[in-house]
Amino acid sequence: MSQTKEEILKLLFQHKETFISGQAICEQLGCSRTAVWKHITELRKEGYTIESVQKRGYKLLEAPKRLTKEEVLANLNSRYFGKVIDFHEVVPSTQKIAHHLAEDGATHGTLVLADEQAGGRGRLGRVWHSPKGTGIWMSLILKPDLTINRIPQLTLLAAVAIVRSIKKVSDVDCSIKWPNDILFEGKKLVGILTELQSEMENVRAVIIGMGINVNIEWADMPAEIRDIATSLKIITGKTQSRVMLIQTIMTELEKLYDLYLNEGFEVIKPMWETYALSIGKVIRARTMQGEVLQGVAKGINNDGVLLLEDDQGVVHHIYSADIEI
Ligand code: BT5
Repeated sequence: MSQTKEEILKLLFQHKETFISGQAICEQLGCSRTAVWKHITELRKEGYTIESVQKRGYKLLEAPKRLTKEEVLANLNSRYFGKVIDFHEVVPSTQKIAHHLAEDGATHGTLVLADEQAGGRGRLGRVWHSPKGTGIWMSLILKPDLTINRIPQLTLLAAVAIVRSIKKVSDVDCSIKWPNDILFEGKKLVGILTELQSEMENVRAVIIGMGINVNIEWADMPAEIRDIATSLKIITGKTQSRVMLIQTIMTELEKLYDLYLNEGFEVIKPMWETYALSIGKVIRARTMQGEVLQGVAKGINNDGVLLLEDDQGVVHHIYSADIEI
């Protein structure tokens, strides 16, 4: 889409309830009336219903149901998270694209967003099902001035931001299963994948991948996840706004990230603990090296590492694992 057409669409979304005059559009974008008319005609052909009334201007009545970056950008209240969006209808994986963009100098807060992923992935190369039009599949690029050992904290911080955003937008209370799952009644609603680009001890970029099942129906889920996964639509019985959820996550995440940079993980930890599922319970942790440990989850330490006490009273530090509760 041309830059001017994108900007016109953004203005129409921002004035969704009211008219915006052709003159105001021309002045804001520095283009001619004819150019505005040409782009409005094209947008109508693409499925946007735009009313035009003489002397009042244009009003967006209905947009096609698909996800667009213009709609996300139109009412995004963050300062830098998601302010640059690289949108794709279909990609193998937003993580992959985000890694390339980060190497090519993408700015801090750039968001890669897709309507469908053909090769979405979880940890250890596992499959992440990302069917078309039903979820939020996105990767946020951060360029933090942090040491490598602090990066796992960002997964926990992102989980808190997502849980809070889901509560705000859909009024659903969900819980966090350390380190990267968000669950509702034991079923997985969100998966987070934090990856790193580094040189020796220096972090060059962090990519936070977020997969959120928003409007997928139970019957449309692949058989292998039907018993373990859920979606906001299944939980609430209603179609939920992906746009509003993305916008809210960007602002919540940015707010928590700023707080984290100013005051450290100590302020995020108690927030995380209020949503955490497994603390105080007997769990089984299967580490990424294949070791299985069983014991009571005592909590997380200030690095975000899980502390597990076995029946001999030995406390193990778990850096990365799958948890069974
Ligand atoms: C995760 O891995 O949970 C991280 C998922 C991250 C996905 C996002 S989407 C945007 C970005 N681009 C990507 O390519 N990835 C990120 P893990 O803890 O390893 O869990 C993977 C397991 O979750 C699979 O083995 C399945 O059992 C299950 N699973 C797969 N798809 C699912 C879905 N849509 N909903 C719920 N569970 C799913």
